[in-house]
Amino acid sequence: MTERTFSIIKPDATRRNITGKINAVIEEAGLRIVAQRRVHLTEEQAKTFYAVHAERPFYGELVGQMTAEPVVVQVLQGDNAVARYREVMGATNPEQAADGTIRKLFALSIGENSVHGSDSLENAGIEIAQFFTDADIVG
Ligand code: RTP
Ligand code: MG
Repeated sequence: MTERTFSIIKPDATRRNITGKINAVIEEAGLRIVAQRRVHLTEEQAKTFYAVHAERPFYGELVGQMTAEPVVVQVLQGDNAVARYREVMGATNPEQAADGTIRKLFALSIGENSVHGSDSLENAGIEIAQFFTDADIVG
């Protein structure tokens, strides 16, 4: 089934000027970038986005990293896009990520792991709506 998922190219990647390399992996995997925008997240936006992790020990560090540099927010479309993108991203910890995945190729650490992708279709809808209106998404 054709789905849409939400992606963030994180500050560790924008800082290294490798957003194009990451987009190439996304496109080679058959996902289409149907909306894309560069944004410097405020602390409030990052805290809201990762509110589910508010009680975790790494929350403060995560919010700090996500607001350190601009990010690229994206909507990706394709067959089973939510699960497909999680596959293409690889494991959260790059040491455990499979060969050819974005995190294996580019992540620096478990925290600075280059990309975010929605973990369910429901969350994809919620996350997309935080950054894009329907008019922004051209499928
Ligand atoms: P994401 O939400 O960013 O797509 O990543 P994920 O589902 O693979 O991982 P999740 O468990 O949701 O964690 C969110 C982000 O928090 C950072 N993290 N740091 N230092 C740590 O132990 C740790 N654990 C997680 C990562 O940036 C992770 O992507
Ligand atoms: Mg997650």
